[in-house]
Amino acid sequence: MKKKHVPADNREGVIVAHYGVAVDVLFAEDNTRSMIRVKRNSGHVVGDKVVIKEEVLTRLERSSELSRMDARGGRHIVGANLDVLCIVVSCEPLPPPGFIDRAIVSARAAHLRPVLIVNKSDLPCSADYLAAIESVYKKSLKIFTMSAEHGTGLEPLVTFFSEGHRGVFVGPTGVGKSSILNALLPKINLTTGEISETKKRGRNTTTVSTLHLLSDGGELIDSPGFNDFGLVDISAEQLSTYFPGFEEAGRQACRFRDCKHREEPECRVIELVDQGGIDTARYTIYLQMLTEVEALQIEPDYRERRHRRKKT
Ligand SMILES: Nc1nc2c(ncn2[C@@H]2O[C@H](COP(=O)(O)OP(=O)(O)OP(=O)(O)O)[C@@H](O)[C@H]2O)c(=O)[nH]1
Ligand SMILES: [Mg+2]
Repeated sequence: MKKKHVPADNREGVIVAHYGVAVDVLFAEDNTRSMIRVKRNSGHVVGDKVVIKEEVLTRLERSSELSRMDARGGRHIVGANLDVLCIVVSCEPLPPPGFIDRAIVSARAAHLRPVLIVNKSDLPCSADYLAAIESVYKKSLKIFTMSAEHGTGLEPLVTFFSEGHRGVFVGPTGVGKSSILNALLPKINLTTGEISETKKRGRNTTTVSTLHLLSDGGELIDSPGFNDFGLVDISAEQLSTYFPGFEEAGRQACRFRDCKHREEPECRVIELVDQGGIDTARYTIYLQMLTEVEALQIEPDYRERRHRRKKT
């Protein structure tokens, strides 16, 4: 097939890595890459589609954008133009409480499909941990289990991504995000870290997000680990719809369309809690998140104040 001519100064590409004052852009037309200068804090993120004209980079409109907030109230865009969020966890180190629920709610609110990846299936603690994860999340989302170290269990993830998805790995530092990508694409050789050291120093091994094309199709972004998945601009209504475990109850099943499942009459969620269909501990977590979301709606700096209070 004849190759389409692409003018050198008007090319469309995708940002595959971001280095502060420069971005690495991949041009799909001829599979070439270029480093393009950008202003610090330019707001570009990995996954952004861009057009380069006379060395100037213009970002094209995003089809999706996933954000999170850190404990100090700082907003971060996790990725752009994604359709899947891969929440990577392991039994060592464990994710902080609430991490998985917040990630799922954020992904659903941003119209991304969340999936769970339980890595380190080779560790003795893994079987119990996987059983606990499955008992809570099995009905809510797809769960992959694998060992990046042994290269086992990767196939279902490869098949899933070959449908043409673009996803990002998120998870605490040390769960093995980069190791999984190395197992999928041995040639990329991403740096991975010793857990004991990482935990002691609390430092990330991966410091920049990078996008990788998978051999069988699909794209995956490796990202630096983080612990805070603070909700950004999530309404109480979104939380009450997207909280994992409430899918079966369904919004339509409650008497009120905007039911927050707290004390409203004829609430299907409360009914299920009373009947044992929804675990009381899960419902308590939901109520805590609801209080937080409502507080953030009234008082946007609520999280920052709470963080300051915790430190003193
Ligand atoms: N036992 C076991 N160890 C693993 C597995 N996958 C990764 N590790 C180890 O876990 C440690 C951390 O792995 P990384 O891939 O650097 O973790 P990461 O999630 O990318 O960490 P950050 O880049 O800091 O966010 C390394 O010592 C890996 O060798 C696994 O499947 N089993
Ligand atoms: Mg890493």
